[in-house]
Amino acid sequence: MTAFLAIASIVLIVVVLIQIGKISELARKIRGEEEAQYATNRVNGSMMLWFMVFFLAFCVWSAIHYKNLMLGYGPLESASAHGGEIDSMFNVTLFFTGLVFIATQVALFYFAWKYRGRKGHKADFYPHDDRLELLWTGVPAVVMTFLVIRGLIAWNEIMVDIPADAVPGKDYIEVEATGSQFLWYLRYPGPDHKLGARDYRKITATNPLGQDWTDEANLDDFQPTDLVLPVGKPVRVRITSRDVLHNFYLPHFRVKMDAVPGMPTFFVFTPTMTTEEYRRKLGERDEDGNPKYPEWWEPTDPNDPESEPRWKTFNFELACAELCGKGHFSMRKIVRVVTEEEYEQWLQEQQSYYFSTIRGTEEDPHVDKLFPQEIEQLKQDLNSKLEEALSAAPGVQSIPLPHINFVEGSAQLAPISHYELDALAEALKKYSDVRIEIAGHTDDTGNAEANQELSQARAQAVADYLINNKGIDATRLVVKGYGATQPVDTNDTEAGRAANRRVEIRIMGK
Ligand SMILES: [Cu+2]
Repeated sequence: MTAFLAIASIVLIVVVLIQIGKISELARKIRGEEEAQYATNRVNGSMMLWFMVFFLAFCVWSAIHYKNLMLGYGPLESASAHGGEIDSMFNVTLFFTGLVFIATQVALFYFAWKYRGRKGHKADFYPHDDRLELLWTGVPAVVMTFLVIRGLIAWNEIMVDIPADAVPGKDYIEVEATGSQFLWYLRYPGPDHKLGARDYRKITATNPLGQDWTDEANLDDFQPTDLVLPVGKPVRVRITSRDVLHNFYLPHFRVKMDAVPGMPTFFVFTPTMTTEEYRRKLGERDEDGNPKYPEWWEPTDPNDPESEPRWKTFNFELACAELCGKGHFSMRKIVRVVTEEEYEQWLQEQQSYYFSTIRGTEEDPHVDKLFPQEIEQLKQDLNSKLEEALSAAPGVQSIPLPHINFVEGSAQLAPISHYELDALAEALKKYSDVRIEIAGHTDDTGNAEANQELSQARAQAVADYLINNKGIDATRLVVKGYGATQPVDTNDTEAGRAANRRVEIRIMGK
């Protein structure tokens, strides 16, 4: 309703203005065309001058008013080693373009006033002047040359890559940023300091970067939500894109580089201030104890005067600086610069993408093997369950052996089984007086007799391995097949049936 009223009033105002125009036109006809035209020129000419004064004053006022919110002028100084040079180049460029800006604006409006049509004045014919041509070609050429040469020198200094003999993780860290409609995927190399191989043909819903899981270097790579960097250490960002052009932009570090599909780019920079230090700078007070930058003391949430001042909640950010589509704005990420110790701590907390998301799924090419940390985990689980069972009151104590698998429909042990069998043998050697029953189970597909036989044969295969390969005394082992008589899960789903096809051990006593 308000919008409608506003539009209606604007339309009415326009109609009134048009009517006034028509009336003054008629009046002019009555008074005499020429006189009226000169009067209009005078009014327009002086309005040009007034506009010039207000417009230039507004430019100066806004520059001063918003200084503390603009990069490089208030407290938003560069937080990277190379950023000062870029800021200084910006200032020099701004100085020259500012001079030209003011001169052309003044000339434009002043001339519009000075050369307005007046009675008895005629326009000069002034076709050409060599000296003038020379001046306005020569001066900009010299200034431009100076700006470009300085820019080239700065580019060559800033864009050098990490030296070939630098040690990743120690001398620098490497991070990868992949632009995508509409988010950044960040990837860190993990403890091996190597980013694994990628292939766009391997991209799936669960493998957004197309990481090649057969490349060992990929297995410890992790994909955090925030960009976390240690202060004072060079960072090499490998920048790429999955779809369209994006641009990796860290405004507070004066880092900006295109992300181009199929053409990796990079940027090396060194953060010089932690987020915490930068926040304290924004929240500085002057000698009298008043906030130095009042803008940064305003509440973070404008609707809640009680919320924290903005300097306390400030964060560096990563943005996309290439208009890449309708969700472009959402490509914002938080950048945290922390101390070396905090960074190490954070690294410890990160989970490898492979182990948290890919391991054990259809896309996992390593289903036939266990990794050292998994073997360690398996041993710990088995030992703690055994200890628990041994210290518990007498009775049937079952310990599942989830990593023992068989070739489908047969009693042949799958290659992956040996990890758990070896761990079991080790435990049996440790608790040398314990006797166990090896119990085989199946799901309910097939007939009961065949299932019983299969479960018996599978339990026997486990016993044979322990006796023949590991030297466990046969008298300590009892082998039993239960077929489908003791399901632990439903037989209606594949996951349930898989759980029912199991081998477990039961403590028989000491
Ligand atoms: Cu983008």
